[in-house]
Amino acid sequence: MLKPSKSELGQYQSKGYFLRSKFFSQSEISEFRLRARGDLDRDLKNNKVMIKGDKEGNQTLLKMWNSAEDNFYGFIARDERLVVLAQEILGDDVYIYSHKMTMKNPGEGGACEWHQDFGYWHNYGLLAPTLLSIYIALDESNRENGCLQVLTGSHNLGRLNHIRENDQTVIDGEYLEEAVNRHSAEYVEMGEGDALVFHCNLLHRSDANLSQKHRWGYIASYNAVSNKPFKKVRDYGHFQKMHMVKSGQFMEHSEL
Ligand SMILES: O=C(O)CCC(=O)C(=O)O
Repeated sequence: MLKPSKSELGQYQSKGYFLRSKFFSQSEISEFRLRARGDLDRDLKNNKVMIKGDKEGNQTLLKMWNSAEDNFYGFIARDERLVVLAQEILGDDVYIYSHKMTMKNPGEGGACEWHQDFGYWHNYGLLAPTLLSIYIALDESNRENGCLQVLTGSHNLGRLNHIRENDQTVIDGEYLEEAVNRHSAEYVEMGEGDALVFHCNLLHRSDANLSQKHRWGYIASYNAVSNKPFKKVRDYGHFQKMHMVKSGQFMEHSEL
């Protein structure tokens, strides 16, 4: 099923997110994980991975791709299963705003404090919150290894003020306190290959990964073409015409 179901659309509208389990098959997610562990370990050694800290000094590794080319990772971002979901939900033609891997390694992956993605994307020349992200779990993700948490329905608050704190862009604490009073916080536990689709104004965070298990997630974010940025602030996010590829095309592509 490429299009979102009625129930998924309803959840997206009321809660700001929905979960689709087994979005990638077992063989796809096993291949994706195997490839990513090897490629990104090599990228880390070659200084092609960002290292982000949290207030306790735990580190998260972050790999970002600025475009989605004809290669393994580009084909994942352009896979019709992701693109059609984004198009149908946003009701517009879309392009890939960014795609990245957050790598929370055992006993070290840092916490990520409450924020809306549009909290900072807006500063990069975006007027409207017509973006969404699809988070695909490469590993089982649960409370123990610091899974994502969301404030249900908080996307309806619109964009809130964000500040820089400990190297992260986070929601202003006074507003967070009130948002937490009004919206319930949920842990989003996911199996490997599951996908979480969420609105760019949904408040979310994650704990540090203090467990002995990896918690890696791939996040592809899509913007409506009509909302392309009016200025260039970052190397990513600029409009590039996107050519969708068939489901699982990345499995046929072995080189980087
Ligand atoms: O993977 C995580 O723990 C959080 C990632 C996140 O919130 C983000 O990249 O905006």
